[in-house]
Amino acid sequence: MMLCGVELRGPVLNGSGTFDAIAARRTFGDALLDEFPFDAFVSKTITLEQRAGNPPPRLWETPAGLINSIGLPNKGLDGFLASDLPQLAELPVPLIVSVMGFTRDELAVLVERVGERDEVALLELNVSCPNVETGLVMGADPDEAARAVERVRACTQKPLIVKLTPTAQDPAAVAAAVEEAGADALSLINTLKGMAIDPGTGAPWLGARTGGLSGPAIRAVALEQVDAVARRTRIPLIGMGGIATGRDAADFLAAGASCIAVGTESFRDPAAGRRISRELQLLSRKERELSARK
Ligand code: RRO
Repeated sequence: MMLCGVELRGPVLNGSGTFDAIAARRTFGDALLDEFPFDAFVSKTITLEQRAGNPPPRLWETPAGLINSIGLPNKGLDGFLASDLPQLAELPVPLIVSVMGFTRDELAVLVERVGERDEVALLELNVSCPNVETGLVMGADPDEAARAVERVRACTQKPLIVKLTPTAQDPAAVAAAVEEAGADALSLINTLKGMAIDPGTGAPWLGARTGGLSGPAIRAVALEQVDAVARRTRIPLIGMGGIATGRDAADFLAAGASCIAVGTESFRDPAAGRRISRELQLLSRKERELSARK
């Protein structure tokens, strides 16, 4: 299949920041490359300057979900290009690099410098991080989001995916605005805002007080947003939010996604992407057989 002119062996991606391919390579060795769980790999979001991230604790498990407040720790653009990119370039699938800027100028620098690297097939603009205030500002408003995309559109020839926030008042309006501004694809959804109380103290559990909720708990919300965005736009959608089985993946494709991404499920089982691909293939074979018999 194709995504924005890039050949993919299948439709299963990872959600940005949910699978550390460099750590997995250290743990599993070259077996990771032989049995890579995804058909394209999306990096953790990077910023221009390096960041330490939010204070711990950073994770809380809920019934059918996970709340994270990681806070974008990363080596910054120079550190990423020097030490992460060469390792990610060894993965056997196309590479998508996720970037976030605190201003449009910052975003422009990131897009230009990442986009000029041959190892990078596509870029994802994360205008939806729930754990840093300005992450949500750009993505929550159709005009702000469109201005950001217009600005960076001129900075690279590579396809631009925009990661939408589910907490916009009208995510489909943001989607339509960024499509108009030159986005080549959309990915959705990022996490929903959530919080947890430390049962021992009654104080907020997470070091940053609040975080982003992911996992099966948000699947129905994600499916509705994919459906709403699909009906307002024509560019390819990468659907995600609690996908844990081939059946879940098929539901997102039925709602209008071209690709799907696995996130929280990979924390439980790092090979989940491969299993979901297999289950999806079996399901579509069964559906073809059924329709041939009709
Ligand atoms: O790093 C994070 O805390 C984070 C990011 Br950038 C994001 O986009 N979504 C999320 O749930 N966490």
